[in-house]
Amino acid sequence: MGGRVGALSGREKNPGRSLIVPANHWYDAAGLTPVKLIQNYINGKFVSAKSRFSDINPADGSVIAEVTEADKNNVDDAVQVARGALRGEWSRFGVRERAALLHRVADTIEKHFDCFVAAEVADTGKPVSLAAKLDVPRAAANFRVFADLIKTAGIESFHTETPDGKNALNYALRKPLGVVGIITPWNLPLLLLTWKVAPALACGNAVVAKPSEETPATATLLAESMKEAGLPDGVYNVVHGFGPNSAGEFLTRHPDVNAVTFTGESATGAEIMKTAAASVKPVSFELGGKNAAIVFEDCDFEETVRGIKDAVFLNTGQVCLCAERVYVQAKIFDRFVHALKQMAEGLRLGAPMENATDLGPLISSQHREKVLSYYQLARDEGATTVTGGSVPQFGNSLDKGFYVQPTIYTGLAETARCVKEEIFGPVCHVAPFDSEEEAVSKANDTKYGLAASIWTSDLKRGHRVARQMNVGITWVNCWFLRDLRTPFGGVGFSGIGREGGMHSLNFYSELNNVCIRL
Ligand code: NAD
Ligand code: 6OD
Repeated sequence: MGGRVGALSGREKNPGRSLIVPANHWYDAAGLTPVKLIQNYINGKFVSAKSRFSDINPADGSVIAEVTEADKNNVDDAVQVARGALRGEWSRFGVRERAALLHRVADTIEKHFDCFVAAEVADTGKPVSLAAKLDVPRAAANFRVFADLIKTAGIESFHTETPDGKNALNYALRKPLGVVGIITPWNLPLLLLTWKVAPALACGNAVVAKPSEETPATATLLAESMKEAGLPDGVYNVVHGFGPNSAGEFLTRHPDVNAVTFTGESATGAEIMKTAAASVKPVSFELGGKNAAIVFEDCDFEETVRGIKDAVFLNTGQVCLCAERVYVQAKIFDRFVHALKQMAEGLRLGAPMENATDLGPLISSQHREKVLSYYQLARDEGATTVTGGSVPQFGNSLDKGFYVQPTIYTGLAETARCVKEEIFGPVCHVAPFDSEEEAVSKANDTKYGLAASIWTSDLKRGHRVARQMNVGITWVNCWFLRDLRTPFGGVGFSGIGREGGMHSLNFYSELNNVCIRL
């Protein structure tokens, strides 16, 4: 997703429309303040650019902000100041100072909590309750976890005895990679950005971040937190824009960027890999998924239905970990489908800033077209619509937003495109299975391999099935329950590498082994 093509995705829809006021504090804690100009952030300053695009509120299609699109020179400036920052004051920050600084960044996020929530809600249309419970607290937690971890991260060391009688001490030094290019998507903008920025800074790197063109606000707001926390200028930079032939490509192609960390679609990851290959940059990729949930007849039924409801519909299904394929043991299939239908129909779609809202809109008109085309395709492929399948009507301004109904299908063949392709909306296909073996085989029959969830009260079965899942993350009797020290990533089309805990620190640092003859 993303890019220039979609209706309301950006500048084409609003040529010349000026909503610009010279301010970088665009939201006040009381709610949304009408907008503003979101600028690039380079060397501790907000920097404008000639080209602009619009930041759209997905709940009603209104324009929230104008955003300055970084051109090649802006991206080059950002990379060069980041390089310079690596040689300046930042290079003299020891581990303890870096850790203290990351805690101060977390403090400022918490201090401006309501601003971050309001900005995230406006950009994404997600319910305020979700942004306040998940996105913004996780952003602060990302900084705190990596601040603490870098202080305690040990180094590898070996006392070496060679066969010919030499002795040596080997130890590994942890050094920054240099300038890290960070490219992030729109679904959990601040959470996913800080998941990369925090360990990158903990390891002493300087970063240039390119947030999604759909959700530029919180990355820019974070710049203010960095400043307030005392991060030296040039260490955290933000460039706005699109992917191909725009800031995303300029950044990944830049010869002075030492590594690229990316979260987004698998196809975009493939493009970035090609671009980054020219200068042999290390890449870390968190990509798409077509995740399975396996529900056994011995599960705690009520708890499982609630868990699957979250796994399918949280954030309007726009979480890479969402379950779009639910396999339910035949004996409880009908009862389960009925219960999940009732859950789906009980979800309150509504205005994002209302506390009672469970589901907001999809991110854009373009993305809604994609999701609705899958709803149509499911019907064409012979699915039975259990619930949803269409667009809700509100009778107010939300009708201009990008809402779709939460949707459940049954009856598709395992080969159907709707069972194979990532839709990234509030939708799942529920299919019955008889044996554990059959469930495992169906769950693993995908080119993706991000996450799976297993629902059973037989813990032995839980362990046994988890071991057979061809994914990076398996949850048993839960979903999206996170410990930030654990390895996070996917296999196959779902990614390259692992982030989380020491895995992040290892990606964001160069290890330099020192061998001393004793
Ligand atoms: P996307 O790939 O369209 O865009 C992600 C980012 O990449 C955006 O900032 C975009 O501008 C940039 N980009 C696009 N083309 C580029 C190019 N050629 N060069 C450089 N940058 C480029 O993804 P999206 O639509 O924003 O997000 C949804 C996708 O992200 C889904 O597939 C979802 O599964 C995936 N995702 C995965 C994870 C994970 O942890 N595995 C997390 C969140 C989202
Ligand atoms: O929880 C995380 O650390 C993480 N990377 C979540 C990704 C969610 C995808 O949308």
